[in-house]
Amino acid sequence: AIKPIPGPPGLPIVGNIFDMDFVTPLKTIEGFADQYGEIYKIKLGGREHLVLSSYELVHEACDEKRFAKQVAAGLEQVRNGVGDGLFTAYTGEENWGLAHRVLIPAFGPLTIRGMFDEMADLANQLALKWARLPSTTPLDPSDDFTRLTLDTITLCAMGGRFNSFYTENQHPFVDAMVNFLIESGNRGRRLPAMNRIPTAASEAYFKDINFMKQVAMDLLNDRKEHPTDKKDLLNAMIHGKDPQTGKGLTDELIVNNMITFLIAGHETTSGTLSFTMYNLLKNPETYKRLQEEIDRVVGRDPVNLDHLSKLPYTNAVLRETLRLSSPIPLINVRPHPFDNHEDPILLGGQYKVEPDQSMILLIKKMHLDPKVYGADANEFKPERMLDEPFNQLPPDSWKPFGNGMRACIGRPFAWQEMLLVMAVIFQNFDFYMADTNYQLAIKQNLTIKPKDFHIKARLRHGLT
Ligand code: MNH
Repeated sequence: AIKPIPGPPGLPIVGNIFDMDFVTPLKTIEGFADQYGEIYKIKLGGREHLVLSSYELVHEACDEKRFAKQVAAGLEQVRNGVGDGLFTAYTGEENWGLAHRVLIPAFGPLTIRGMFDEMADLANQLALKWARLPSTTPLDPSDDFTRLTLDTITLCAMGGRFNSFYTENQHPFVDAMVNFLIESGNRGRRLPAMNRIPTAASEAYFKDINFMKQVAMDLLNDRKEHPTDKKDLLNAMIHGKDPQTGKGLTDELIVNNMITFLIAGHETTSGTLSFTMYNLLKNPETYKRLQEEIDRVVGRDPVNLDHLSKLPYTNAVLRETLRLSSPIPLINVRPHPFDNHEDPILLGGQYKVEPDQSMILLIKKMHLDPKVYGADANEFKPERMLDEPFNQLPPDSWKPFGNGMRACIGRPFAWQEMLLVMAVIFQNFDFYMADTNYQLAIKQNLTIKPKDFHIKARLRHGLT
């Protein structure tokens, strides 16, 4: 029997827009999941979305034969800036396959290992900055991790230096990008007609887009004028040919993907590092165990690639952080657009889904499903993420990097960078909460990170 899907009653036409927390829409989305359960419907941006948050339903929706990525709402708006770049390409869009095939080797473990020295250069700049601050100064780890990850992706992927540690304010690219993402989110929740009205916000929005394109074009032109044989993403895009079609990437597609990497390649990693810091400081036993591991494996030596493969507990801490605080808390799918579907399309055998139904997979909430993670699912317990329990988890129960062929292409890059940074900073510093009463609050753009979170860093010995 078909069961009705519950959901908050909305207003005609505008739907549930006035239910939303404007600053942190995720709060509302999660709150309704608490209230209405594993599946509910909500109307935003002129269309209805189903929000799924139990392991069983999310697992079902991860079946790529039946469902596929949907570029909707905020992400659809992000296309105003990065078009058919990998992250925002539509299912089946030709340029996705082209760029994906050309870039897969460039994101492979071998190429990423070749980026280690540049990654270490920037991790050491971060350590140097913290070493020079008085240890009583509260510092905002999200700010400095953002400097770090933005500089790292720019240097490793395209040979550019934003030099964010040498300037008081962040590079103007960061402002343009943050505002672009916030406004993309706002536009995604509005009715399409409202977005066509010229406003100060939309003028600034398109100005930000042009600025980001200019930054990417400058890097591209610089590389073309000064070719190198560096094995990085930019060279892969300039010289790479698709093994399937023999085609190369146009400049426009390269720029779309450059901005995509600058955006996708730093906010998530920086958010994960900030949440990791928070989780460790809230759970002193885990903090101690992590630092002991790093001391035992790395000691006072400069961190090298070999060390990174010997840090199982640090791995588990990062995995557990990504479970509790996925910086991309939800992803969007729909019934596969190129398939003949069973009729009606049913979820869990009982919920009817339309052939063009927008479905939000609330990954962050699914990560708390007690059927998978038990009664202590809300607690930070890295032990459950050591290789053995981790490899035994049911399929699709840990999804911070998204699903199937549209999953994160930058995962090996992010993982190497995060392990390295953890090793460098815990080798050199002891950390403290600046405000021991701090209560976790979330700041949301395209991704989430801790809000108003401050720490103190005390050098343990001379900088290594
Ligand atoms: Mn990443 C896709 C999470 C680091 C580049 N990334 C995704 C998706 C998630 C995700 C989730 C799927 C989104 C969706 O279905 O709509 N990414 C992360 C996390 C980290 C991360 C949690 C760090 C931690 N990502 C990175 C880094 C890069 C990167 C670093 C680049 C160097 N990610 C991408 C790209 C895609 C993506 C590109 C789109 C892939 C595709 O659709 O082909």
